[in-house]
Amino acid sequence: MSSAPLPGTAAWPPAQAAAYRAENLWRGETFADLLDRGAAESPHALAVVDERHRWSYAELDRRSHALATGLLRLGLRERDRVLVQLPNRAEFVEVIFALFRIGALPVFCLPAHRQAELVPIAESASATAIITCGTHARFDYAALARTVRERVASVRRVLVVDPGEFADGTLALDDFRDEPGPLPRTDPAAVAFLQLSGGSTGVPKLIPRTHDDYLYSVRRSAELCELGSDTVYLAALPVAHNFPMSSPGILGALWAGGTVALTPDPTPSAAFRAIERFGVTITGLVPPLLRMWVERAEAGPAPELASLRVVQVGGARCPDELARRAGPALGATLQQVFGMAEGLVCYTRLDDPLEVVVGTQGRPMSEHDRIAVVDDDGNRLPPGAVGNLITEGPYTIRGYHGNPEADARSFTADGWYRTGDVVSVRPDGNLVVHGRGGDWVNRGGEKVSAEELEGHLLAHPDVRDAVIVGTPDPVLGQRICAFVQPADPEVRPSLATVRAFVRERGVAAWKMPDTVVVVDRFPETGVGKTSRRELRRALVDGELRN
Ligand code: AMP
Ligand code: DBH
Repeated sequence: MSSAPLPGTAAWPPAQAAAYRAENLWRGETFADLLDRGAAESPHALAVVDERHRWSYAELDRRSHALATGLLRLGLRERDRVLVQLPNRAEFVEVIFALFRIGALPVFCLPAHRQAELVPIAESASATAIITCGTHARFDYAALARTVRERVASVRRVLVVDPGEFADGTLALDDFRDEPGPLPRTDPAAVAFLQLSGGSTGVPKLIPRTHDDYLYSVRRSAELCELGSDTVYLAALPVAHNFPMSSPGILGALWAGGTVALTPDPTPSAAFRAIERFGVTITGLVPPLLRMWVERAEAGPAPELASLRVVQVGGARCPDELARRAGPALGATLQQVFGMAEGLVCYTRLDDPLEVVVGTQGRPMSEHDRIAVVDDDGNRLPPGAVGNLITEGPYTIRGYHGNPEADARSFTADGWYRTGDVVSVRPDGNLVVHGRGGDWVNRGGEKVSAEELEGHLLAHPDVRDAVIVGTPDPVLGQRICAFVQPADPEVRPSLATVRAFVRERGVAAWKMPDTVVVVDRFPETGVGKTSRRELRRALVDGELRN
């Protein structure tokens, strides 16, 4: 067994790694150890629950051990990369721990991914297998996996968690639940899995995370979110995403000896029922989902939410207006989470004043995180200035998996990660996210912040949600397009109304939208963030007109 990184994976400088170990941030613990400890300390406590399963820690431990033994028999080996594409159900947890136990690396795909994403992911990971389900939400995932196997030479096996007969040599996971046997010991310094970047610029990049670094972030997140054995964390977002996985997510809940509950449907009807049924205490949402939950709860009493203590929002900027309504509507403490699968995660703290929770995206979780705000040439900016966020620390990667071009773009010469986010840091240390580098419209040289203008539109009573994007213009370079979701489908705000409203709020004339497009819903990314890229594309391709 070797602790060398995967080919193409840049690692922390040895002296830095040694320092993180010396400070006991990296503790030489693996994910398998985490589960073993849970099973030893509280075997009968409930570890995982969904519509169909209830597994204690002992049961999850045994099942993952049994499956690990079967996967070894099948020929999966340490360091093999395995695409895992599953909806939110208990087997996800069993499968990833089975893979961790044999040192194989799950590659965390989302249920929304299709061939166009999975083929390049499988290629760049040189994946040898895919673990998926049969038909879910009227989509045949096993067939998708077989297509990927046909296209990508390294992929030899397709395994399906559902029982039943599957075509073309697809294997049923049930046939690999062996009598638990001896397993290799994995190296805590080794890469444990490959996470995906959101891929705002196309095909997702592969993010190598080690047991040591990721477990540090999970532990610190669980402490900060005050998780304990009475925690019931609901995975409402797609569980493979970094946010519900680790901030503090399902791994935080398991680390604290609590329970992981999973729902494949995050919309209010299904999720509220799940909260009531499982006694959920904490969950994490993206802003569009939070808006749906808040609207539902404001429309009438929601006694199903009685057990809920903390609702997190992250993944994209939560408008202040929505943040303000969330706590009272849901009867829980709101926590903003600004994170990235590459590492750095910022949180508002549970006892922060409302003004911080509503108006900021929190501060780094660790005193060992280092952040800086720089201009486009990399020069440090004075305190409080708006600029590009760069960061390094004990759980922020130093390079992508096998992607030197992306590394050259995304990391500074001394190994800091360029987040691509435009932020300012307040005197109290909390960050305000102003958008991504690309979320500024450059209208004839005048730069307009999409996030700022969206805030003005959201104040209009007829506007439910708004997104500002820049679209190409032959004269100005870019023009300002406002996508608006109406509060009432019958009342569609016009360009004149919107402009008059924004002008009345005392906004400079050059920030006025040039176009308003009223749409009933916004396109979403795999995890449910509003997709600006898709909106821009639809506009340029002429698919959307007012
Ligand atoms: P991903 O590539 O999916 O890991 O997405 C990470 C990116 O999502 C960050 O770099 C931010 O651009 C964005 N993001 C995550 N959380 C927040 C938040 N609370 N506010 C604003 N942007 C966020
Ligand atoms: O968007 C993200 O990637 C994200 C958001 C909140 C994340 O990775 C996280 C918390 O850990």
